[in-house]
Amino acid sequence: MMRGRGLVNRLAMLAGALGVAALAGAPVRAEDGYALWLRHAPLEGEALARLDGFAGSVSIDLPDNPTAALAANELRLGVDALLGDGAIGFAEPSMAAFQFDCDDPAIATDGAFRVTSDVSRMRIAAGAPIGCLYASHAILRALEQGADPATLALDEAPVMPLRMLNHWDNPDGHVERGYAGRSIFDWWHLPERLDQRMIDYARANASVGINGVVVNNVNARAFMLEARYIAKLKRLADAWRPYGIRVYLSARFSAPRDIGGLATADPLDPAVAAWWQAKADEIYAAIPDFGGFLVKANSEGQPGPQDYGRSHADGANMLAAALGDRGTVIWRAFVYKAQDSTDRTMQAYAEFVPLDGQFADNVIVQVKNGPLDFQPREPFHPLFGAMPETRLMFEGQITKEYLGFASHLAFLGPLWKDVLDADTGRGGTVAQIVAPAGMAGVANAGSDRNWTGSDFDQANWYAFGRLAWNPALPAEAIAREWAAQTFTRDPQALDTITAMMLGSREAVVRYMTPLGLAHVMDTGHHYGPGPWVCDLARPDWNPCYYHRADSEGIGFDRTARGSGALAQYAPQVAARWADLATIDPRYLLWFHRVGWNQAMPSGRTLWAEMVHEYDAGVAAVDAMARDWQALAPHIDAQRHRAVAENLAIQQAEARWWRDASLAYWQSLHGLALPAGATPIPESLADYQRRTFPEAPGQ
Ligand code: GCV
Repeated sequence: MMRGRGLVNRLAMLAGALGVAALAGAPVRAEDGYALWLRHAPLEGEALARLDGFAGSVSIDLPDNPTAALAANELRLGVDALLGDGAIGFAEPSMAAFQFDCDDPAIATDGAFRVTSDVSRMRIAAGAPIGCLYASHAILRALEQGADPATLALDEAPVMPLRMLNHWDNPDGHVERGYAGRSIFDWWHLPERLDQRMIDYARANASVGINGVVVNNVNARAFMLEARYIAKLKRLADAWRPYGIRVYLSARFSAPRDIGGLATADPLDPAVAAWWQAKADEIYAAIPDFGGFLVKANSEGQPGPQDYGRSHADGANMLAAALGDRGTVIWRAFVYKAQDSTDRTMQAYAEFVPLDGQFADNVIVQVKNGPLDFQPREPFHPLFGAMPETRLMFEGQITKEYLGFASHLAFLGPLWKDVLDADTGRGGTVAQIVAPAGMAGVANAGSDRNWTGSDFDQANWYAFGRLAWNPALPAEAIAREWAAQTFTRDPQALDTITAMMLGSREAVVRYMTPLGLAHVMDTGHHYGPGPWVCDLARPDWNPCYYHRADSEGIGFDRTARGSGALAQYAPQVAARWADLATIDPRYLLWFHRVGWNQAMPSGRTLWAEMVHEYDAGVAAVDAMARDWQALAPHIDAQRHRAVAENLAIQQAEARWWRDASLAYWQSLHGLALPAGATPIPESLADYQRRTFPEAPGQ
């Protein structure tokens, strides 16, 4: 067949100028995971024949805008790879089979796009070049799943304006809660040296619609605001701009004192405001599209406006004034205090609700998905819906601090969907509440060759982007499309992988924190079980604070009889959870204290029900390991082995969680295991003796 050749050289020059020389659809080293979901493995059968027929005389316009050029390049290389050869080139517009119009006035400029096709032509229209880039990825995603190019029609727009990753990366390369090696940011060698990984990272983000990256830890170092770091950040911003990604910085609130020579960081002090104004001007002179600041203030030892008797709104608004209409202040609501003896899960609501309506227009308050801290399961955060005059953003954790690090398979799509779909009872679902602002995810990418420490954790990065683009997407569809692009298109194998993914988070909940338990991980690193920990100086850092177990029962009473946290939810939501007869058992011990012998709806006692849950979690991991073994013919050997090894770790650690937790609960109440239950192989003391000071991510 004849394929158009044409202007390949023009493309090569442009690609070289953009630093995209290594952006070929085929990975540099096949099947080591580096290519993520962008492998574009050759199609087969009917799908191949259809695309081959359509692209048989192909040519693509080469637009002259850098982002539009990337869009065309991405599509050309992707289609090429899907066809299994390298024949598609660029041609004059009149010959185009894929025709880009990246400046269609009928389409919004926020990344929206429309794709229409007939037997000889696919028209890709967008209101701005970034829409064309998103469209190219969407087309490839559809083709990868067997769509017919001659009838392909897409009409998409992002639901949320900000779709961001938050890196908890420190400038020395250590990643807080990172389980995939060192930081991907080579600050030491920037700005002179820009790692190719920075380009590949931007490309991966753009492929799922991510449009903002906070490059440094919220536990921030002030020196990252110095001129030398602004120069480094500028190099990144310039490299990422064509991919539609704006850079943001975590700002340390005390910076005027730390690096500015001032005696105070009081937000109401004019000298402090002037310092931030000058700093913002300096950043914008280098990076005209700088996104803004992310701030963790007065939380876990970080400085903030309360150090000067000022409120979160005072602090945020001062920074917002410095940015003006050039950028956004994203102010985190993750606050709780050692001195505050109220239920930790209530403190953010108590501090922030009174400030509703006081934040400047360019301030967004970023709220974790749940009121505690990224647990395997939490109810949605009561702040969602409770601040109608404030833009609220959703914060999820892609890196799995509390879900077994990188070695445990836990697909987080269902976790985020549980929260996004939850009806707050106050003006809509969580997804609707955050839609005017967006979603932030704590990134899980690191220097590991496969980016995320395990192949399956790539799915969480992918799912986060897809949900921020469209929170209505079902978790199952996301899992399936990711797996088809990442592993195999064999329908039965895809069924198996999708089922593994969809059940995986629930398995983790069951063997770690069944029935609404939370924060029973070991201290500091949060690796492995530590429900017995009860001697830390701050009560709310102790697992025993959260489970409240003793000889009689277990669970945190958050009803009106207990901490009263339920009252922070809309009455109809609170009523559902307050009643032991109607509460979803998955939240039982989050909201209620229950006797060990109390009967559950299943007919089992609570104790027997817990044993049943732990066992079900262990069994689910065993099933995943078996299913994965059977997939060997469909998966390349290197990644198959890597996943199998992780599953073996997870099998052992799920048992460890089950046995150590049961041993501890049993030490409190002295009840025997239900008949037939697997005995606990070691003593509680043996489990308690295990220490892991070297666990990663601390
Ligand atoms: C960046 C949890 C984590 C901390 C993290 C904090 C936060 O407490 O364990 O590592 O700090 O959340 O979200 O600020």
